[in-house]
Amino acid sequence: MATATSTDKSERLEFSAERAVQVHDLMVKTRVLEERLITMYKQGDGYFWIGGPGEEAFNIPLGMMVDKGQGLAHDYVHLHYRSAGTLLAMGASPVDFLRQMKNTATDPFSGGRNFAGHASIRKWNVAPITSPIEIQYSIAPGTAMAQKRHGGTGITIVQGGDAGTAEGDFATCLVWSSRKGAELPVLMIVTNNRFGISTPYESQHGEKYIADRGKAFGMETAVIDGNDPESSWAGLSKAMHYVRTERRPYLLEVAVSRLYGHSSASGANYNKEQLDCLTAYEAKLEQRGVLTRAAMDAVRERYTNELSEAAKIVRDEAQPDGSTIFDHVFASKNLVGGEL
Ligand SMILES: Cc1ncc(C[n+]2csc(CCOP(=O)(O)OP(=O)(O)O)c2C)c(N)n1
Ligand SMILES: [Mg+2]
Repeated sequence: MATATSTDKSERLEFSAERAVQVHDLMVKTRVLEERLITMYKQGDGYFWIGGPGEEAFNIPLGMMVDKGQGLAHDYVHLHYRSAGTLLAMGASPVDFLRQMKNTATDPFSGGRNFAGHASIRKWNVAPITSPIEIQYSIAPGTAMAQKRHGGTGITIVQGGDAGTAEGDFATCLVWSSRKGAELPVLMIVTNNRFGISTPYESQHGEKYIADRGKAFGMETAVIDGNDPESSWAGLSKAMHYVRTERRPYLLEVAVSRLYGHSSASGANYNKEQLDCLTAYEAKLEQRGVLTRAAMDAVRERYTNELSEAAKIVRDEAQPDGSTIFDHVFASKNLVGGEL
């Protein structure tokens, strides 16, 4: 059972009706996408599923708040395999996630060569998502260092799970982001679902909160409830404002749920014991009179139909030709402007 950590009351906020509808729409869109990907996997239209159902209430506010663009003036985004919600909120198309699941040549993230959920979007500074966990935390100080030299307000955002924080890469990020006089504009995010595959948090962590580890490095830290989009928004606003203006690191721990288990390797079945952020937010919106049950059902039906049609299109798209097997494996003239 995911335990949500409550934030300070003063940090609570209530969205305008317009923002609430927008956030809800993206939460439903993301959930329907993940459910479609699971269905594709179970139908044999993909060989593995991993994703982020249960993290929508945090990942969507994150995607909406990123300063999106290419180059050092904008944010760099180093995500992990549960981040579809962030990318949809940034404007990515759900069809492209279906393409990667089906490993078609049309997959814009990897040309049909990588796992589901492993996006890479150069025009928005979204670094390639990796299967080895946590290495994004070793890479993040590099983009942050370049941003600090460049000046401006662009920040580096890096996100991973709780179990991965045992890896040396997490320590690398703590150390390199916080060196005295050379602090870096890095927002370190740990989405804590209290599991590393099947290993419970309690059996692996001596520390009560992962965020507390940042304190030893002089970092600002917070623990927030990622099962509520308004708490997420408040916590992210504070953290992002600090990193953008102070040009120093911040460690944000976010309590989230894991609604379909770890991945297809653990069955990818809905877990009723976890708090479902979408159900909880819908109850809130209905009670506040922002959306009716019928209106919310209509949103879900629209996306379900859209994604079902999209899956039919993707089913007929070609897989990559064998001759492309080494494309993008080594740096080429396309990347460095000259033959190596
Ligand atoms: C370096 C490395 N070690 C082990 C694995 C196998 N592995 C994949 S996901 C995972 C658990 C990650 O748990 P956590 O960091 O809490 O993220 P979550 O999946 O819960 O979001 C492990 C051990 C891996 N992919 N890479
Ligand atoms: Mg975890």
